[in-house]
Parts: sequence; C-alpha cells; structure tokens
Amino acid sequence: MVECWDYDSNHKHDFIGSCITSLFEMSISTEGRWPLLNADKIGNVTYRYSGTLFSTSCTPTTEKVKEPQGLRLTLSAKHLDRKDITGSSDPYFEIVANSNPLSSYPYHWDIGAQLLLKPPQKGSKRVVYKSEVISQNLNPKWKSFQINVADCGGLDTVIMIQVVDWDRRGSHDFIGAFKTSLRELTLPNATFGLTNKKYFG
Ligand SMILES: [Ca+2]
Ligand SMILES: [Ca+2]
Repeated sequence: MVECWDYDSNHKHDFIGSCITSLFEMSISTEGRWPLLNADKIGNVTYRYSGTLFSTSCTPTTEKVKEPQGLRLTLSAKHLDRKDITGSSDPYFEIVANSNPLSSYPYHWDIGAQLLLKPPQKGSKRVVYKSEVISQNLNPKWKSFQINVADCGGLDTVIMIQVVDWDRRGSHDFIGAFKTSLRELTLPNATFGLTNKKYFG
C-alpha cells in the first residue's frame, strides 16, 4: 500500500489517500497509475478519488538501500518566550530519545547458554545530545552537530527536542518542546512549533 499525506509543520499531517499495489506491479508497468482513495470520503456522492499516483520509472538495482549511520544537523529557533527578568532567554536544546537503543540492551548468558535480553525499562528517557547555551537571544542558531542514528533508536523512532532557558541560579526554565524523528529533521526546511503544556491547562 502507498499512502500519500499532506505534511504539516505542527505534526498533525493530513491523510490524502492511498492505493494498493505491489513492487512487482509497479515494476512491470512503465506507465502505471493508481487512484488514491480516502476511505472517509468514499460514499460521498460527489467523491471520485483524491488524486492519482504514477510510477514513471523503474530501474533494477542489486545494491541494498543504505541508511545513514550518522547525521549532521543544524538547528535554530525563532521568537522564543522570554524567561528572564532581563526580557530575554539563554536557550539551549536537548534531544531526548525514548529508551535505550537495541544495541545497548543489557544481556547475559545463563547456564543453559540461553541469551537473555532484558527489555528496556518502560518510559526510560535519556538525553542523546545537549547543545551549547546561547546567551540572551530569542532567535538562536546553534552550532551544527553530529548524532548517531542508533543512539536515537533509528531514523523513524520518535524523539523529543526540548528548548530550555539556562539560568545561573536555580533550575533552568523550560521553554517548549516538540516530537519528531531524525528522518523528519532531515526534510528540507523542516519547521516545528514548540509547545509548553503549562499554557494549555
Ligand atoms: Ca530564567
Ligand atoms: Ca536565563
């Protein structure tokens, strides 16, 4: 099945339509076309379909599709909340992954030589990257950095990025956060809204 979506920066993407096909079917038809259907709209008298998917070229390859092992990213923010009495903030961000990546699961062999895997603790979170602090700037552009895909549990695993105001005294002030994935961060001009639950009751 191929699904087609409308990407929204607030992460609430809209489903357009889907079609059912197979790689074999896509490979044999040089000008394949499939109507994209949206189940919610089928039955509506005026509804025909939500667009058409075309397969315009197909080239066999013997190489495996390689996913990147690491990514170099540059993040910036605009119009951050003011968290200091100076009327500004000293922002830094943290990338938080949901649980331990598979490769680092603790394991041991028991007497019967059976590999025992301990599942990751539910809800365990860890900071996989912490940026530098940029002082008194509500539109910061942080240094580019490199991150291991495995540390985030894969390209498509949900990660959280939170922006915090650094304070010399006391606990730092949370500004806002959003959920995404590494793959989504690599989309051109990817933009995300920072939300702070405090303001949503
Ligand atoms: Ca503060
Ligand atoms: Ca501060």
